Amino acid sequence: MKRFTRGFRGRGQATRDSRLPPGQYDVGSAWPVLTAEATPKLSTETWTFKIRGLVEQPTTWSWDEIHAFAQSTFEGDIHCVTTWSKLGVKFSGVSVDTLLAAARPLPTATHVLALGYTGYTTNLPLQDVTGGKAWVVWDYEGSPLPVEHGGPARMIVPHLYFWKSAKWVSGMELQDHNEPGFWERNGYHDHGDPWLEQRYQGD
Ligand SMILES: Nc1nc2c(c(=O)[nH]1)N[C@H]1C(S)=C(S)[C@@H](COP(=O)(O)O)O[C@H]1N2
Ligand SMILES: [Mo]
Repeated sequence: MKRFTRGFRGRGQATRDSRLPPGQYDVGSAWPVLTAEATPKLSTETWTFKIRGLVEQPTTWSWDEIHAFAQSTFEGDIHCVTTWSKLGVKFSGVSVDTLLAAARPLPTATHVLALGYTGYTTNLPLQDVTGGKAWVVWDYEGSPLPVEHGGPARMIVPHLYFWKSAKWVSGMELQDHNEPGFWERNGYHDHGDPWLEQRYQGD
């Protein structure tokens, strides 16, 4: 992996890590907490993940059941719309592809609404959570995901701005239309591609 020394300059221009999308800075080893609501206390004894809506097989998995799937790991970068990026992070859990293979989306399904235990929602086109692009994770760098970062489990959709990655995730609803989620109703972009700087509606 290529790394550049932070602050190294040549000919008056900062050398930018090519992993940083436009307008983003490297937050280094810090991991800021961005939470709009109170942090919930969830027990893995009662925790479930539910897929509902336009699927052949609506399904609810318990903590033990979701851990029985093949584990999948993401290693890469995350990008918050407030301009920090965190490079080279590692999360493990289950791929959303694996869960959708069990629930079997209907041909009419075009979007998903990620649902959280706190009422937080965020909308995504189905194609942004399939093809190895999205996970439900409970492990960060080999340890249980800290509660302030969405533990016991959150979604990660790291190719989009990080507000698309619901903390304390409770499930996904498959829909045949685009239904703006919490931040999207409050002015954030529907899609949120950091490489296109899709920060706010109209970007
Ligand atoms: N439930 C919930 N999920 C959320 C948020 C939130 O406020 N509540 N904030 C989003 C935003 S804006 C970001 S940048 C990331 C922050 O995750 P972190 O606090 O683990 O850095 O979570 C996203 N998911
Ligand atoms: Mo964010």
